Amino acid sequence: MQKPWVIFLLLLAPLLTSSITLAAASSELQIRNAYVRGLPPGVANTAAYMTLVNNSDADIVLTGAETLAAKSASLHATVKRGGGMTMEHVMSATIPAKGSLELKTGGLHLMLMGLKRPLGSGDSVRLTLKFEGGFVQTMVVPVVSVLDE
Ligand SMILES: [Cu+2]
Repeated sequence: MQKPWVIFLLLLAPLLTSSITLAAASSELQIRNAYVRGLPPGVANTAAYMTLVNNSDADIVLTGAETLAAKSASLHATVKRGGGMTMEHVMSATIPAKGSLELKTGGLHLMLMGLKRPLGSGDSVRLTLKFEGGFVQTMVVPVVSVLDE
């Protein structure tokens, strides 16, 4: 039978490895051109767009988002189905090592559903991005009216 401290170290090792990776990721991730699309009052849902740049040597996996501005925020993909375009929830999106991921109209985006107040030009939204491994990044994102995109 192994000594208890050996077992303890074996259990601890994966945790140490992942926390080092996450610390590196947080300083190696840049978020550019982030904005939330401002839509006319009465529209319940909108989307957030941005470019995520991964300067690190390891993939970073985006798993979703949180905001107090909406009832829910989730990662959506735009897909072709039955001759039209529709959106579906996806569990994650990878920002490749030394690469980037664009969240944009007609592609992957962060869907904000059930807005708690109308969002117009000049407003801003506090948005927390969630990544695999429990790493989060909070930022304040401007609202850009759909008329000004
Ligand atoms: Cu969507």
